[in-house]
Amino acid sequence: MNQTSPWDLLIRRAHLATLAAKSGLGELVDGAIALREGRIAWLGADRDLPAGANVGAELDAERRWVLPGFIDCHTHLVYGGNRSLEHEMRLEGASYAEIAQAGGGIRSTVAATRIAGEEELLAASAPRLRALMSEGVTTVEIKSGYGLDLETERRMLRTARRLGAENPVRVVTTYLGAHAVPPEYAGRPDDYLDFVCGTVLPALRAEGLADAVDAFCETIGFTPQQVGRVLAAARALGLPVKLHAEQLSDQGGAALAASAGALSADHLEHLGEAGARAMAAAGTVAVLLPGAFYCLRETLRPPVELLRSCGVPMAVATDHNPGTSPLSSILLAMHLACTLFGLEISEALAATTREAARALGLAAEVGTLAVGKRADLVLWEIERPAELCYHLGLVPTHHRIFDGALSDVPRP
Ligand code: DI6
Ligand code: FE
Repeated sequence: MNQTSPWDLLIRRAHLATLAAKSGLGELVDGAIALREGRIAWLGADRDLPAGANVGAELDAERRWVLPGFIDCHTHLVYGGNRSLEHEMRLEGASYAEIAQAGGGIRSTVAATRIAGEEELLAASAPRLRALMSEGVTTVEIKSGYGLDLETERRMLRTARRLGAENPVRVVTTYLGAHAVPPEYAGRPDDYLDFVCGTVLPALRAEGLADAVDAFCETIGFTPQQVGRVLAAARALGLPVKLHAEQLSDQGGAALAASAGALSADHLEHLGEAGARAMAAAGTVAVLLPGAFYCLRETLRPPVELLRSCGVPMAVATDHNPGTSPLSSILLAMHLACTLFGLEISEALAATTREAARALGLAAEVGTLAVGKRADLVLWEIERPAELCYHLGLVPTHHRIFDGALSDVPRP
């Protein structure tokens, strides 16, 4: 056989769910998978292993299931403080919009984040990240948007980069300057966006701190016209874009995102047919966030049947944030996507692997088990892949492999 250098690790007697087929799980029972230099070098049926393969280490999976590492493609993981007080208010009947108008909501986290130093932000965020990693997450997107001034946005993104550098996980950063109007620009949203587009974006771009740009298109956020400016400024700097769209009302955000060539439009409870068609045509991924839907006790579900019939790819993420989704469990996000939104098991598993990779522009690198992809994978102590969308609170992880290397399953 033509094997130039040895495989670093060969995993044998494994059941693979490659997620590489267009539909279904791509199941390969009694398979094997070989890793070399952080990438998948070979996979197939165990009995088809090339004779005389040159192997460094071998791992007997004992018929456990191997899936791609999960990808949490929408989080606001780095912030100061928490908002348990608002949780209490909501339990007493206040709405998200009412809390925001009363000076709570995003702005209260902005105040807490502005006074937190980098080490403090790092220490507060690391347990949240470890909770995700302990459930097999190997890639996580982290947004800024709780600083709104240049220094704090920069500090949030630097913290996100450090989380990625100091832990066996891939971190993708997103600048979310157009998340809320900061107090120093109260009543002057367009002036604030001049600052976002003219000062902050170019600075963060030059410093290499933002991999993408996001905005909040909503009655309590920014208008489509305002968001359009931000997306255009980002595109002009060569940065990919995405959008919080149609969460609480139909603003036409999804169509706007699609027309800007966005990687994803996220939330989408109020998405209409025109938006779905525009997303399908542009290849914009629908990122569904059942944690926020659940915590806000929303009743209008995202139009999953419409997304399916239009052929819009669906991803699922935690939307981890202190206000509307204090959720640090990708397994629970999948469970909720099935029980609340009606996703099928195979859709939910693709939504946190293949389609989540696409939502981050990383489809060529991660998200499926395929030769050439990064060797981010997890061995699970389960009988069937559906178990990953079934348990509530039990985490049946067995081994976690990041970038080709076995890493301990972290404890939060
Ligand atoms: N949508 C969300 O789900 C988060 N941000 C946004 O634009 C919520 C942010 C928060 O309430 O702190
Ligand atoms: Fe969000």
